[in-house]
Amino acid sequence: KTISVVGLGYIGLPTAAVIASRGLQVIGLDVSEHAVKTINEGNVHIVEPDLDIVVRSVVNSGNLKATLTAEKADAFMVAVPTPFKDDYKADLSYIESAAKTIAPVLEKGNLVILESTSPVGATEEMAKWLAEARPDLSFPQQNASNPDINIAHCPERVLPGHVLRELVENDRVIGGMSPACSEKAVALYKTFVKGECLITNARTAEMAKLTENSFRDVNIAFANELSLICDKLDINVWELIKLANRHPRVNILNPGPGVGGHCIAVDPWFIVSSAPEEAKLIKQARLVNDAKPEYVFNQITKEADEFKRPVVACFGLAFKADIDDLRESPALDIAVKLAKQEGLEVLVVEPNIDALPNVFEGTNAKLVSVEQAFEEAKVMSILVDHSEFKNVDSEKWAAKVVIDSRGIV
Ligand code: SAJ
Repeated sequence: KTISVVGLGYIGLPTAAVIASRGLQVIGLDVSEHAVKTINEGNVHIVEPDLDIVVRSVVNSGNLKATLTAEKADAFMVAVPTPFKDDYKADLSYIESAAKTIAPVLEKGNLVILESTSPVGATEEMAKWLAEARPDLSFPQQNASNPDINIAHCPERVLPGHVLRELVENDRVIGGMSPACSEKAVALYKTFVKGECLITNARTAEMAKLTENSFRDVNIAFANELSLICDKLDINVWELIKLANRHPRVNILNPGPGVGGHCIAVDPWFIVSSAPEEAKLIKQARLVNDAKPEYVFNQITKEADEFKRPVVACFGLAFKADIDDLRESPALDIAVKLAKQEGLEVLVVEPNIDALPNVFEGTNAKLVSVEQAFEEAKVMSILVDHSEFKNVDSEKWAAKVVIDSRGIV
């Protein structure tokens, strides 16, 4: 069997590599020449623990190859981005262009799976694009019991940093456009998933994924709101949460500088834009979390104002610990805003990148090591709980002014 994985990013590449490691033939399709070239050389263009080892081995064994043009396969797994647009509605243009790219090579009996996190109705939309491009084939919306092409939504649910383990161990929600589609999709996932494959319809699968991330967002918002309340009432929020969590039915998450990444800060909006009247709490949680970076920024500038020529070190740019992913990162937003502030000198410590991203252009911000930051900076703002920062001696922090948005000190 040949599997084509469309989109070789943070989800597509690990998925392609894991399936290839099970002995299946995998063709990875991407629009980025750089990604395709890097992968075919046996290397990776993203940071994820152990991914380089698996990719190298399956490229060497010939089970994985990357291409820029669509090729025939038995199954297609679409793992492309679904960001939101200015009006908080989902931008399905990557799915649309993936559908148009694979449509010409589709053959009777193929299975097409949408893995990208999507608003309710997106799988039906993708099926419509495929059907428009291939009037010679039948699709589940026209022939549910025995279509030429089977379609399902199987949302990815892996946690960055633990992708290779979670891809195999997590249970999967499999939402076929018909029971027959679900069955075919389960057969594919069974080749590499040890978790259970739970069958539902496509719309419920879409909503399940959005629900999981909204659940987490609402719970982080609760922690972030507590952190503001505690600052006002002069209470240590970390101690408070530790104590409250000793109750057998309480499990509060961690406050932070805001919620980043391309999932939790995005997906709840897909629910809000589908049901704006009803999704009140989900929307409020988004607003609470989105307001947190500004709050932390103000805490830092307030401390910096105490110095004549303040040098501020920002510890971390990534959206969370021990990854290199800067997308939708509150830490990045805070650091850039500080760098653009008059009269501040900003040092950035981010062990997972080699150079500051373009957004710092025109500022004097410098990428430095942990040691340099401790030599030169007076105000230390901890924005990400990277392991490197947790390993710093507590006496070293104690000698500085520290704004610890992650509670590591
Ligand atoms: N965060 C906090 N406090 C916490 C937990 C997280 O501030 O207690 C912040 C993180 O620092 C980060 C953001 O929230 O900025 C999101 O991080 P995360 O680790 O909660 O989640 P992601 O975005 O890396 O991955 C999530 C996961 N979803 C759930 O846990 C419900 C993952 O399983 C999904 O596959 C992924 O979204 C996705 O792709 O949708």
